Amino acid sequence: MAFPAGFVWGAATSAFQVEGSTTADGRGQSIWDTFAAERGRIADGSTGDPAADHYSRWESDLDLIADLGLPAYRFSVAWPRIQPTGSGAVNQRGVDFYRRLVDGLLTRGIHPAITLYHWDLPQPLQDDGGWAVRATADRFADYAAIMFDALRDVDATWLTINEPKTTAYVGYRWGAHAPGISDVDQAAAAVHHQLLAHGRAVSAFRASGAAGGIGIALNLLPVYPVDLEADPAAVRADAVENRLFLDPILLGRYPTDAIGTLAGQLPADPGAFEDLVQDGDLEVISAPLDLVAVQYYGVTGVDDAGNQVELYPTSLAPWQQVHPEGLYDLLMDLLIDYPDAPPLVITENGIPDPTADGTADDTERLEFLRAHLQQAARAIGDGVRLTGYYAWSLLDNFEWAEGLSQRWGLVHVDFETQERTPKDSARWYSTVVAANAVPRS
Ligand code: GBH
Repeated sequence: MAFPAGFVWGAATSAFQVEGSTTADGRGQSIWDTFAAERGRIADGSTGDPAADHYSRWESDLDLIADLGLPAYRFSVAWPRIQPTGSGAVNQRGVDFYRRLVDGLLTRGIHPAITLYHWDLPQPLQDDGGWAVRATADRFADYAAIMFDALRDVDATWLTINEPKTTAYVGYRWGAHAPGISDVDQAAAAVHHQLLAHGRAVSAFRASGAAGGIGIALNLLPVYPVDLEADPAAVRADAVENRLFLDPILLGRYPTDAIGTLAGQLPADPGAFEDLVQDGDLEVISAPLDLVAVQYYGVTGVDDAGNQVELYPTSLAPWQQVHPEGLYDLLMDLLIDYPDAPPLVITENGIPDPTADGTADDTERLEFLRAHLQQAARAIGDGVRLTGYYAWSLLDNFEWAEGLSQRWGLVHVDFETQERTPKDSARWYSTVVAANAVPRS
């Protein structure tokens, strides 16, 4: 199944998950440093240091990407390296690291996709309220402007915020991610303030005149009702999981049914968002984008009481119900519900190794990727404007609350020696990329 000419193929990482060197060159502390240092937060007690030691090994990692023949690489910038306290003066050594990284990519002919925020908020901003307070959106826009200016000559794909849903629900409602808060009102505030931050950063991007394009990375979750009675609950779950983020960005309005209910991610009061939104916010949030980045891992079933139901077998990650056709359904739904949306790029898709130790035989990942790419090709054939795909992840890395106990890499990392070994999936993916086509079977 052939992909269109110019389709962008890559693999992705994020700063906190791979870099390590958390105190090097003036980097400030992030909320994930704080969180990982607390007993019981991370499954195996690991922290963000050394992770995959990418801060030291960036050059050989770029060689690895080139050896695999990947035309694009998605990484994130650690805000605390750029502004150690989250505001004010620039830490030039931090900027220099990403300048070297980007130049290293360009030298190798690799397209950079740069995420500005992949969850590592500077701790001092959290001390002032984090995403629960509006001022953090202003801080983010300032930081974004610094990066646009530093890399203004680079034809990059910029992504403002990675998965605002995960930060709001897992970070502020369930407390399983940093900052470890369980407060339904703060979760709602974190949704709005991240979307506002996104919109402000887009404005800063346009004002900067930087080359390239900009979008946001949303993790979307197709919701299937388990039976007819479950239809209304599934519609509400879709509001909480998907439309709460897509509608303000692409339609300039919040859905009215993304409320409490269900698993209780959000306040039960339908007016919760009205109190947060100020005049002009939705115009800022819905500023035109060059792309929408979709991160797809699987689906969920919902019963009539709004409970999540397992419809498909999960991977080693209990939240991941694997269903490749769900990607097709999702892309087609986006085409129908948001006909004026900009082109889509899949910026994450992947699966952990079935066991924690990790071997070179990752047939399951290879088959996962193949099945999902087949569905992506099918959606393109049916009219979806999908212009790129990034596998998650290039490297085994620090998998948030799971620490080093879930391996998501196409490339194995020995966390004792830091040796990199491409898995079967990496070799297979290289052939797909070279052919610009995925085998039918
Ligand atoms: C992505 O999130 C992240 O962007 C990436 O950094 C990460 O490494 C990758 O996926 C693999 O997980 O603890 O039961 O509340 C994917 C969406 C949302 C999935 C939060 C895990 C936590 C489930 N993630 N969710 S739970």
